[in-house]
Amino acid sequence: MALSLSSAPVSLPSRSVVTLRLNTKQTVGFAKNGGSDLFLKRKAFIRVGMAVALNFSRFESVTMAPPDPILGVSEAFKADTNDLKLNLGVGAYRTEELQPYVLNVVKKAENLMLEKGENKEYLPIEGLAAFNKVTAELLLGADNPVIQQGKVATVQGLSGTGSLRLAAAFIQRYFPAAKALISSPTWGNHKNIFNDARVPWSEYRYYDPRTVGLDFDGMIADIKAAPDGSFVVLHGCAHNPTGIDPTPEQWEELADIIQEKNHIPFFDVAYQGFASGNLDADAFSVRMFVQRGLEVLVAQSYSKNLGLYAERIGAINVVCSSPDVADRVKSQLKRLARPMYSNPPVHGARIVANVVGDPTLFSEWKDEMEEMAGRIKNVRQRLYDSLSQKDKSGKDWSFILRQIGMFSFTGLNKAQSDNMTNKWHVYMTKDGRISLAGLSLSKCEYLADAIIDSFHNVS
Ligand code: PLA
Repeated sequence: MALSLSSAPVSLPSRSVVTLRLNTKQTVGFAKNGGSDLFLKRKAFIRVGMAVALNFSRFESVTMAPPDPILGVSEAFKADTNDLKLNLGVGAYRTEELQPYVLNVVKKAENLMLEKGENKEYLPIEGLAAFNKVTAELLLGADNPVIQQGKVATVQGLSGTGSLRLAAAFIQRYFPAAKALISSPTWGNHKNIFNDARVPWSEYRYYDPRTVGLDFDGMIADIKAAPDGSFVVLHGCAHNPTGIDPTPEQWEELADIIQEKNHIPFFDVAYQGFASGNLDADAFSVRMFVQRGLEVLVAQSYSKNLGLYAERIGAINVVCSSPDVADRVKSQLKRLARPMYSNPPVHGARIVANVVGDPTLFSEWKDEMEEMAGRIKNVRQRLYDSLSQKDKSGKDWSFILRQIGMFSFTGLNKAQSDNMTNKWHVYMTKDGRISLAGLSLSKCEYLADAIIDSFHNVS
């Protein structure tokens, strides 16, 4: 049915809603009103509400989101035209020439894939079987009894973030009353992930600015005080942003408390191999909890250790008390994944399966990882040396050497971090974190000057 207006044109303000009173002589007809059909009878009078589309957006009420505190730093860096600029924001490995790095083992794995002429069919919802097998083995050790007994539910995820998000959706569905406990501070996206999944969270003490070290007593006290059965989010190794990990003895004590409180440990393992350069050593915390017979959740990422940032490859592993429970948990993870993203991408999964599953490539990977971890250790040392030599105030910068992994938590506050960027063109997160993976030996002196100026001249 065609509707027409016969009156003279009228001018309307842009946000107008016009109500028309129509007299129709159609015997039977219908008009669309919102989503439902409106049937018109003979001589029926109807009211039709209609929005007039004059510069009016239905999205008018959408406000501008703030830039992401980490990935937004890269956008700001790109826009800076100064030659001195340095991007120490996102944790992405660069070469000494500050160029992105594609690992040789990744190139070899990709060549193999080309030679085999792999297809692009959908993966199953849980991901590539060969990937899921090797990823659980890499995390837990291939001879771990929980793997042999089929107690691990592994689902390929959209890297670390997607795996954490899937697990958060699982928590929300099956433990709607439970809380997540996250460290203060933590990787900024943890809060977003739990917020969006509608999982309530609270923080436990972690970092002590006075000692620039771990507030272990505070951590224990807060985990003890939390409601029984909470999900304790723990960084498996190389805590982001502080670079401070519990000692093996402290990990044992944490496991005691978590067990006592009936909490569920939820590990985020985004840096396996990057903390110490050794894959097994970096899995110590997770393996120790599993060995105690605890049920744990572990999100894994291959962004950093295999340099597969953009391939979005990782996994969520749920170690369960029986194979039967593991099967059911896996079925529910798949059920959650299907309406979210259906099934995961195949390319990164094949790379990981080829590298970790092949003894020659696996050993080459370990060498390359040691090299990357070694380069970061070298710039860490050089930065400490430069700061110690240049800073005449007597400040002790040795905390930089005690921190591990990709980052250094400098202790610079927001105003000081702003000075680093605005005056020195050093891009970093506002919590004072710098990514040493984006630093070269030759830039250490410049960075030391920037830090000393910001620390002493900006309050
Ligand atoms: N967990 C932690 C603790 C992380 O630091 C990161 C990445 C992830 C998970 C997720 O990484 P993925 O999804 O790429 O696997 N953190 C980075 C990048 C390196 C980021 O913020 O996304 C960082 O600069 O902190």
